[in-house]
Amino acid sequence: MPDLVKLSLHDDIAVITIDNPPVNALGPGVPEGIAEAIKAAGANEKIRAIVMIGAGQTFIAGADIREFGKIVSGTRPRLDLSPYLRVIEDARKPVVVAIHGTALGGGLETAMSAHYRVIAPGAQVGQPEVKLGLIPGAGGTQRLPRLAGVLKAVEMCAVGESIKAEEAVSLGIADRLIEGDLLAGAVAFAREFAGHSAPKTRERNEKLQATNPVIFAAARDQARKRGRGMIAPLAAIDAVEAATQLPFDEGCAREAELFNKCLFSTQSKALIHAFFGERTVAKIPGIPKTIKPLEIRRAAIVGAGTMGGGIAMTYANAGIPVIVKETNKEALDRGISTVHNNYATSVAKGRLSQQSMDERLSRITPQLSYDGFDQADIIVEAVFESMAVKKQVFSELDKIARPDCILASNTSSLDIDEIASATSRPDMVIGNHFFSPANVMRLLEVVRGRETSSEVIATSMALGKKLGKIAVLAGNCRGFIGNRMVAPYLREAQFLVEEGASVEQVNQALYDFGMAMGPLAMDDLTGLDVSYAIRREFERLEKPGVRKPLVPDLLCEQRRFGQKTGRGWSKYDANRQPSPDPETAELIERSARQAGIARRKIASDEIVDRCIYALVNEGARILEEGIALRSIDIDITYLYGYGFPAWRGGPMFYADTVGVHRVLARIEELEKEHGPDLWAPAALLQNLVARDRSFASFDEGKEGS
Ligand code: T1G
Repeated sequence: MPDLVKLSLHDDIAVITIDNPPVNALGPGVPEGIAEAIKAAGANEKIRAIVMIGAGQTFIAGADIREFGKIVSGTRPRLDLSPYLRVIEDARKPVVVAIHGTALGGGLETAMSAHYRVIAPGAQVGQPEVKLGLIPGAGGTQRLPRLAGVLKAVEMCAVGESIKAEEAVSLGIADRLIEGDLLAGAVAFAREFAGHSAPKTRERNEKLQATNPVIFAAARDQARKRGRGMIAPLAAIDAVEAATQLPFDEGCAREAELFNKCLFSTQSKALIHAFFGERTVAKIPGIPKTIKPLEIRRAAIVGAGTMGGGIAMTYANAGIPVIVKETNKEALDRGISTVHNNYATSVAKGRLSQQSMDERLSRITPQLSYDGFDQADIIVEAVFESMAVKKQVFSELDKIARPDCILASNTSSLDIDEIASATSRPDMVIGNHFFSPANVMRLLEVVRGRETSSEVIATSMALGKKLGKIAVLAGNCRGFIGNRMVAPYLREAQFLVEEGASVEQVNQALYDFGMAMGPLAMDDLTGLDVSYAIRREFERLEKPGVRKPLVPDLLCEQRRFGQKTGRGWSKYDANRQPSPDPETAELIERSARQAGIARRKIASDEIVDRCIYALVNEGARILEEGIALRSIDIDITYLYGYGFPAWRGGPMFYADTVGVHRVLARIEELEKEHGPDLWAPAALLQNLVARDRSFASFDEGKEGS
């Protein structure tokens, strides 16, 4: 067992160093090591005070999240850090914690159990447990309000965002900002307070006095809006409230009760799945670690439309100069003014300084020619979703761009290999599918073609991280991972309104399930004309005689494209607020009648089953074909690109929580009702059920999982 906690002496000051790479998590052996070191320093008469610091990049980034699964499965005893924190708090000599990098979750709780905290500029502290479906479980909801006040403690525990060092000092969480050598500064600080009686955070009750209960009611309202469906934020508020109503130890007991309720919840499993998923998707089996990503210093974009403009902002925001080319001045001006307005809105909302806006705009060069494209390290094509147009553009770029320049297409569905065939360098061609609005949505679907080189794939994945995106690698097929699955999801939603459900009922059912918005509302947002164009591109591949939704094409023929034209499945006012559209309802009813479709009352359960299981079934096929590397890649795609609720873990994780055998049974029922062309179960799903396995166990068999 490596020495996870080291004790060294700096004359009369003991220094305890936590060394558990990569983030000094409080894994097995760390709390025990800290307690032992405190006791050893306490027993050494020469020692007058103690400093605790983290080795490497950060102080303690929390409890070891990998342990939670073992606790829930019963292979590890329940987590109880409070005895170790008591050893720190009750130490006979002052304990000073020195924070650099991060002090998160159990890391901040450890720091707050010490008598003093000093912090380096740029460090961050926080209680992010709610993002894992948990609450602080080691006294954080009891000690934080005693240091930072109740209002701030509620916000930090219920929202989970970290705060910067300067704010931590102004709030009283930290006692001093240490510029320069943190350890030297901490040792000097400890020497200053050596021999003084050390304040115990648990006894500092002054900031709990006269707490206005309205704080908690307001926080609960906000939590219900922001964390719709989540239990942890409400539990965190309950725990902080307990700090204002109960003595410290009883408050900690209440916290532990709420913590364990969250820990053993499916929501926490789902959010921990998502936490590790975000990191797993970056690991691409078969790409040797020796492959170094190419450097991307300059970029260029073809197309200044909604996507082109958003992609330009993404590059500029990441500090990469970018050229944006359009075919005519009117389109270019329209595109750049949208970019300008987006930045101005952020400045107006105080999310961006005017100076940053100016800097970012200065990195964007709008133009009507390919000048400078021969200097770019990557060129992203973001033109109209037509194969002919894209091939034309790629053949032009092939003649202009440097041989080592990556040619990326922002296509959301079209064949990357066919696009690459318009060039002499298919190994340098890749899909970089951004999601609208590209400067906001965090997902980047990286699509490998048959000949895309490992270097180009590695570069795109690394570039995704640099652009602040979650990059997921997908194979080349119609719609890749995300849009291929969304097609049957939308199909079912459109069938359900033909069969009798209202547009509002379908949207509400999936919204209540936790989706950011209903499927038809999403269709109206992305634009019915976009999916119309894609349907036309793939019409030739459609199997004749298979039932197809009747209404979307009719709406398009009446130029009802959704939000962008104020009418689609729903009507939209000037603020894009939806309302039922009686004309659409009438059109649906008439089309169904003409097609002889019986209309009936439909329960919300059926709506959810058909839409979500359509996702799962197609997801299983995508895994069979290797279009997605692991089921976690599908889940992360849906969490960050399609508004699937993180507390349900993603479509494949959700299927595992329901039980793949139950999912298969329901799909077989739907197959009987609607036929195999629409609902034949995926072979992988049948295979997992036959072998009593799950999508999670499917991933375990995969490298990099
Ligand atoms: N436990 C286990 N592994 C962790 C970990 C943790 N707390 N934090 C990070 N890792 C792994 C991560 O999976 C990755 O592994 C590697 O470290 C580098 O992470 C009792 C109940 C600290 C800001 O929620 O937010 O304390 O992929 O890629 O971008 O009340 O990691 O290399 O194999 O993210 O520099 C609360 C979680 C826990 C913080 C660094 N703490 N971590 O970001 O690196 S619950 C958190 C982070 C708790 C107590 C409760 C970030 C980071 P691999 P990385 P990074």
